[in-house]
Amino acid sequence: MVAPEVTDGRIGNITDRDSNSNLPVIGSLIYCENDALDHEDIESYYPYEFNYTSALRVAPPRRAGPGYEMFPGVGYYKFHTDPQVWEDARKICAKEGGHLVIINSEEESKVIQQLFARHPKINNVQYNDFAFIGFHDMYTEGSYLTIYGDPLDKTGFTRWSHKGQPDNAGGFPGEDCGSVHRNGGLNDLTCTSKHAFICEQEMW
Ligand SMILES: [Ca+2]
Ligand SMILES: [Ca+2]
Repeated sequence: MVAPEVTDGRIGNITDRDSNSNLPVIGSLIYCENDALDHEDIESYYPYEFNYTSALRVAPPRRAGPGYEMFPGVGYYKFHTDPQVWEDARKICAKEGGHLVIINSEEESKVIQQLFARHPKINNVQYNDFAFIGFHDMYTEGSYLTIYGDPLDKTGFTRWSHKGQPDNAGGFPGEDCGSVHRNGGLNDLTCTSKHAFICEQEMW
């Protein structure tokens, strides 16, 4: 079987082997954050025979997308000041090969604070002090999930921006989309409000 095309040029490490065939499963393909690739399509390629030794030899060096800045040991980030509703923000990050930020540590929260500090005034937004990031409670009120469906309390970072948050403010439909405050803490906001947003590309 022919190996699938690696559209973003990345070849991952061998992270697992199929339990039946013992063939390698390539991690970066499974987790490829490209909206054009359906997850079922990706999984259907496995297991397959793949000469990973030669693939690793020809893989290009890891690069961040345009406008992404590397914070050593943390990741690549892009702060978007052109306000979007949450869903459009999510799509824009995906098109760039990234995703809305998922904060996993205080260290990563500090990177967010640094990015915010460069933009003291953001135009045409509901709140100048918040940016959309990659979590929500659209499915079940009060049950916060990352954009990958993992519980927020498994991310390693659940510090909320202020006492009383999350508050699902504003009556129906409430606030079901995740954001981060300038102070690096989390908050829930209305999904259809327009805000700055922050994309992340994984570092590995
Ligand atoms: Ca909510
Ligand atoms: Ca809130």
